[in-house]
Amino acid sequence: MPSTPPLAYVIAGSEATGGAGIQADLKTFQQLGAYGVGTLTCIVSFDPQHDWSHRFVPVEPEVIADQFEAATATHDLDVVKIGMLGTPATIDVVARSLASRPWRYVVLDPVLICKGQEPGAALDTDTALRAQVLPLATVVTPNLFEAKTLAGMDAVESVDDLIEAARRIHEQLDTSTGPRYVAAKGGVELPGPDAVDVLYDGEHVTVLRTPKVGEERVSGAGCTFAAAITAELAKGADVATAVRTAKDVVTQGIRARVAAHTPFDTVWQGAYARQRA
Ligand code: PXL
Repeated sequence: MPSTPPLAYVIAGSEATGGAGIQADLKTFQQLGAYGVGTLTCIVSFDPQHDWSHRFVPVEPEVIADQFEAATATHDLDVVKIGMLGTPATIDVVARSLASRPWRYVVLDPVLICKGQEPGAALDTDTALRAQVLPLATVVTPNLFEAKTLAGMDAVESVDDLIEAARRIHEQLDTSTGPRYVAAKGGVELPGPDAVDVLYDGEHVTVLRTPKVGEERVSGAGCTFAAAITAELAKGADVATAVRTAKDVVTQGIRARVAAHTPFDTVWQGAYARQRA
């Protein structure tokens, strides 16, 4: 008998070490019991000879459109996560593809730069993302830097600042067709003993806190967070519940992080189910 598992779709980049990007997304989906479908936007290969800098290759826009057509013709997809897009041309084709059909949820991880990239390189991508993808999103998951950038703030240094950033980003979302949510992540860079996330639904602010696990950034945490929200929404959770579960998945994944030859560790998505089993 064929089965009908919850379907979770992701449009994102490959990060060749397996720590972040679509590799982290699909592992997260699987771990949470959702059937993953993926469309590749770019290929990032860290360069071990040059301080693990990012070698970035975009996928041709036509090939992104082909993948989208194959995925959506095969499955009735209604929950999608958007990860790294990388160029204005990619943003354009993804925005047009997304707008061509209805979605129950569009979870946007507004990846402006990945760890180690120069902030300046992201400016045109930032503008295109803001203009074309942000209005299509139902849930947006900026980290501290992305929250500051998208909110147009000079600094985000406290929980109150993070809440203000979430409000300003929410104002840029299209609330005409239903509620929209900003889940802003403080991470290790927000001062204080806790890893603080702020969920704002246009009315209420919810502050989620867990004690920080060390002071180092762990690769794949942001991808895993948004992917876990996506999987939980695909399974039928509401946004607030999905965000709480996602924080739990990431916290456990960071505690059980994978040591690697890179200067940073990576999230172990397997920790979540292992602990619950
Ligand atoms: O962690 C952000 C991220 C997302 N997607 C891809 C990446 C990175 C960071 O390296 O390479 C493909």
